[in-house]
Parts: sequence; C-alpha cells; structure tokens
Amino acid sequence: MKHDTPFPSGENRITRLFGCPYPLVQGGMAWVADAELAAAVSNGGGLGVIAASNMPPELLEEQLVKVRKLTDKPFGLNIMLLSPTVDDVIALAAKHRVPIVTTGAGSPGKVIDQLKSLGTVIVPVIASVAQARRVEKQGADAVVAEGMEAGGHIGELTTMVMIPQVADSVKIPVIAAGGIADGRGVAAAFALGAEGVQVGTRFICCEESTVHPAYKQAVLEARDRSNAVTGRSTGHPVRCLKNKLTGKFEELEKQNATVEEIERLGAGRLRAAVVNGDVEWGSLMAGQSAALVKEILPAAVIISEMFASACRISRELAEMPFSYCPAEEIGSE
Ligand code: TUI
Repeated sequence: MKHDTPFPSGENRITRLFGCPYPLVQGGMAWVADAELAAAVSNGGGLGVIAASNMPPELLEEQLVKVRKLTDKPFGLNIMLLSPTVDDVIALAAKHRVPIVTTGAGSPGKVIDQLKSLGTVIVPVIASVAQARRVEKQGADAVVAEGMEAGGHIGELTTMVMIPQVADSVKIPVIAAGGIADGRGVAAAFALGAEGVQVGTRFICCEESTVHPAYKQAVLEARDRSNAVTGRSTGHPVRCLKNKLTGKFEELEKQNATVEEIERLGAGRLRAAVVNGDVEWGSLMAGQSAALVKEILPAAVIISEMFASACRISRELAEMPFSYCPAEEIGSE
C-alpha cells in the first residue's frame, strides 16, 4: 500500500480535492454542524461542513450566507437524503455555489445528477462496499466510509474492517469515519488505506461549537460503554449516549411497538438536546469516540494536534524494530 504523502504539510488526493491543508472533513451532524462550526474547522485547515438535515430552506440559506462571512476557505454542505427538503437543499447548493457536498443516509444519484455539471465536488457517506462501488459508478469524487462506531444513523460494519475493503474496491479516494477522535485514529485510518478522515463527535466539544454546554458535558463524561443504538427494529439504527430517552426506546422495541410509535418518540429530540440541553430526554447523538474526548479546545488546535500526533505515530512505526520483517526490507526505505 502506497499513498502520495499521507500527512501535512504534504498534499494528497483529498487535500487537492477539498483545497484545504489537512485531509480532514468535519461530520455533517444535524443541528450541530452550523456555519460557526463549519467556519472554525475550515479556518483551522480542515473542511468544515454545514448540515442541512431537515432545516427549513430559509434557515439553511442564512447559514450559507453566514459561513462566507466567517471564512474565505472552502466549506461543504451535508445533504441528509431522508429529509423531505432534499430538492430545496440541492437548489440552494446550486444557487450558493457550494464547492463540496457530502451526502448521508441514502443513495446520492439525484444529488450527483443535479450538481455535478456545476462542478460541485460530491462525497457520499456510505456504510458498505456495495454502496461505495455504486456511488463511484454514479460519479462520486471520493467516499466517506463510515463505520458503526460513528454517532447518529449507522450501518453494520466497523471502521476497522470496512476501510480496507472499500479501499480495495474503488479507485476514488476513501475517507475513514467512525471512531476517529485523536492522532491514533488518524494514523490507523491511513494504515487501513484511507487518504483522509471524517471527524464528528470530537467537534461537538470544540470551543466554537454552539451545542448546549450540558450536551458537551455529557460527551466529556462518556466512557467506553456509554453508547446505545436504538431504532434497529425500524430499520434506522441511531447511536446516541445512553439516557432516559434511549431507555424508553429500548423498552418500546422490546414490546414490539410499531414503527410509528417508535418514530414518534424520536421526533424533535435532537433539537431538544442540542438547543435546550435536555440531556435526559433529548437525543444525544455521539459516536463511541465520545469516550476519547477529554477537553474543549478550539477546532484549529484539535486539527493540528491530531495530525501532529499522527505524524509522530507514523514515524515511530517506521522506526519500530519489527523483528518479524523479512530481513531485506529492514532499513531499505
Ligand atoms: O447519515 C448519517 N448519519 C446521520 S443522518 C441522521 S438524521 C436521522 N435521524 C434519524 C433516523 C435517520 C436519520 C443522523 N445521523 N451518516 C452517514 C450514513 N449514511 N450512515 C449510513 C449511511 C447510508 C445508509 C444507506 C448511506 C447510504 C445508504 O444507501 C442506501 C441505498 O439505497 O444504497
């Protein structure tokens, strides 16, 4: 496996595609990923992303105007394909000449058909090899392969096993997501064949994040088994931090409640957590990497420290005396 220059200050296919110094994209977290977070990440050298989620189009347009006031760097827009407002979101992406679009929770054919001709870079988030192959054929420029360690709506595969398989299956560059919150995760992602990383949960706890302080505190307090996945019975599994809401979901699912009943319980809960800080009955979407998040730092510091640490790790690995290396390979590079 050979990459063209894996770490900054070198370029690779992802930094060239995004036009930013670090091969890092921020996760398109609904309600969390606003213009302020996106600008902070873009100004810190990664690719900041605004999440369109189910936002009313007028509000999204305000965010698209605001981000350009806060940064002159490239930024992205995440389109959640289950949203009833997808068509409006695509029209706004075109109107505001959004340079990069990531998509999630569905097949991005329509987005590619409508935005590709405008020169928009399209990077679908996928959760399996078959989906990666399909979006490559449809014309995607890169893929984010998101393991089930991630927060929010997830697939079934782990990052560790999916990244090498996706990297072997497509020619477009692969960005790893799910479980990456520090330099060790970045180094591991590159070792698995990724050329970039997507980071979500870590940025919930950055200084510029407008998430309610109680939600940030819940992420900081999370430990290894603080997550729950609810909604498996509805076909929309969602990973959150455990609280009264996830307990109630589990109870309903055990009682074989209807999909409507379960979905009704979830309505408005993410907003309650992010905006009102309802940590008991709100939906605290966060990945397993919440347990790795220990402090609130500026986005730019998070990014530079992650890559500095990844560089140190890659150097240490290169110098490691692998006694089981074939003799002719030791010291040959
Ligand atoms: O989309 C996400 N994460 C999300 S979306 C979201 S909002 C939501 N809330 C409740 C229920 C459902 C959604 C919260 N978090 N991550 C990217 C992702 N995409 N993970 C998995 C997928 C995915 C799933 C199916 C991508 C493609 C896909 O394709 C289906 C097909 O037809 O090929």
